Amino acid sequence: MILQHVFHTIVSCVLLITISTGSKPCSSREHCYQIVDTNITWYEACKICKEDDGHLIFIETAEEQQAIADQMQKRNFTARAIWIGSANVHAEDGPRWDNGENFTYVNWAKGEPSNPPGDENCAEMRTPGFKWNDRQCTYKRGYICERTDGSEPCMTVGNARHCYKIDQTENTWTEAFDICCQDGGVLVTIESEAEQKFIEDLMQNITFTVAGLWIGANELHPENQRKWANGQQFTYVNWAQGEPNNWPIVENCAEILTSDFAWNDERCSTHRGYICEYPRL
Ligand SMILES: [Ca+2]
Ligand SMILES: [Ca+2]
Ligand SMILES: [Ca+2]
Ligand SMILES: [Ca+2]
Repeated sequence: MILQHVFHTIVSCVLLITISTGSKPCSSREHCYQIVDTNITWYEACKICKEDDGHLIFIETAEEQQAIADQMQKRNFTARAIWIGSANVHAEDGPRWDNGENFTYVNWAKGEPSNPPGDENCAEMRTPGFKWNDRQCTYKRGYICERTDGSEPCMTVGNARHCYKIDQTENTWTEAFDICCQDGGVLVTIESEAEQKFIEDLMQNITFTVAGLWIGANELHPENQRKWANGQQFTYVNWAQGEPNNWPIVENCAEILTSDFAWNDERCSTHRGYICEYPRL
């Protein structure tokens, strides 16, 4: 139970400009955040974010601060604070983010940054309240990774990286298939429980306006010929109860439902969002 809490990970993708109006999903050119409730040092958190092609979050505007506060408010955090992206709170020329930029926005708690023993060089955001504080970098905290500049959320399977983009723009299955191909990817193939779980984590923090997202399988019937559109056999399935039912009329294309992440066969001409998957080296 405790472990579940400690390692509870929130992956969320938000476009900052539209966060206030609601529901745009993450695409590859937006800001994506991973909020992790754990207890590690600033240095460890910094390393983990860099390994994931990101960095500890730079909170550069009131909108970004608010977006994070909103995401965190939805969760019961056990970590008392989370690391944000500065180990240079007391640089001579003022606090700097780790990309060298000076702070353009701050949200310090009252009396902070205090630096009482002279070694509170790292920046944290406290939970609750979401105010910032300077703290010794070896304290143990949760953390928030941020990715920008065209990087997508990725998972590693063996030696391969698989990156994903969720788009709620409504298209037929064939249109979605073409969009992913033209973008250098494929309509997602979900080949394992781990991959399903990773995608669920991505979907969990999106407010959906569509009932389902197309995944990369069509020609679902008859059953004995069923496979992914790229020719691979199914190695894992997560059909909803009673699905694929091919009813009330021919339902030859597969979607992942936004309600509970189970799969359903649906008419290919229906308009749905979609998930593209990109192989990365
Ligand atoms: Ca930022
Ligand atoms: Ca302090
Ligand atoms: Ca896959
Ligand atoms: Ca169905």
